[in-house]
Amino acid sequence: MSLNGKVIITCAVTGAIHTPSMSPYLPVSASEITDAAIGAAEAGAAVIHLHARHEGDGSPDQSVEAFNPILGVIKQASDAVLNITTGGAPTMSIAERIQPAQHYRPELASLNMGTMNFGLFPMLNRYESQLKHQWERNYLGNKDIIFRNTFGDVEHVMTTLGAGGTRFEFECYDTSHLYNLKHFYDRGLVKGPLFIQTVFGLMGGIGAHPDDVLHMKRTADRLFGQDYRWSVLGAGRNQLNIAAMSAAMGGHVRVGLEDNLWAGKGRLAETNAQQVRAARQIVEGLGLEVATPAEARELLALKGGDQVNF
Ligand code: KMH
Ligand code: ZN
Repeated sequence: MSLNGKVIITCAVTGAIHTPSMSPYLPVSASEITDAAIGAAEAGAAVIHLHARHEGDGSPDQSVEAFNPILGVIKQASDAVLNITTGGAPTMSIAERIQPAQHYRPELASLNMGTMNFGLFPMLNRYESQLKHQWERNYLGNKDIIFRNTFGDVEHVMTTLGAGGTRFEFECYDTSHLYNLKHFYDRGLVKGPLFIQTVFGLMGGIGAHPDDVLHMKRTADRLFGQDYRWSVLGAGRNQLNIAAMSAAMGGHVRVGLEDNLWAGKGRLAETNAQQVRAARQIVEGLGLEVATPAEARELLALKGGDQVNF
């Protein structure tokens, strides 16, 4: 089977950047998150990137228990690869962030490749008058967030989760993160094909200009040659144009309400599946095909959905 021209669509259905008052369509409860994930998979997402939230107020919840009602239900309904975040929320400790992936031993877990500023505060101006929960105000207003991912933290995640056969979605928000990854690759702590999620347009990381996208791709090409799968995530309104760039250049794409609440100018996305369908249209319009979960497993050299602890 040739996997040339197969594009993996990842859908990140809820995340920890957006808060519930920003959109009535942001999945928050376990059942909303599972429905969103199953819908995204039916629309063509081969990989579902998962966070959990507290049922009551929708704040990020990185407990093992919070993922319990989500993982099994999605797995029953879909063959999609389930990817558990180790980013959690940028305000959490690494010990807290690693818990669910350590417990459930998924095929994929996210791994953020460097410590950075994380600026959510520009969103406070836009949404301040409509925020329903005090936690949203505190979270969005915080100008002192350091998203900690030291070399020690990254090595800890790699060795702890790697021992259970989990592979990684390496989230790289700037060129230095690619160099950090190269360090671990050269030491043999991680093996190819690396799944590199280059992230564009988050405050604290690289911008979302086409030059930024090309620069990250060129740098990754130089560091990893053929031994990686390139995927992109454009934040907010940059989501689809950057997805189109990637697909046109042989890469993979990530969509979802985690990174973008919108379906167009002034139009909220009503489901995650809607964004997956938009990405799919781009892929197919370019004469490419959307990868099935089985094809994604082969492209990313994953251990298989029967090797997880859920
Ligand atoms: N929303 C992404 C830019 C993680 O889950 O590890 C950050 C993210 C982090 O996906
Ligand atoms: Zn995430």
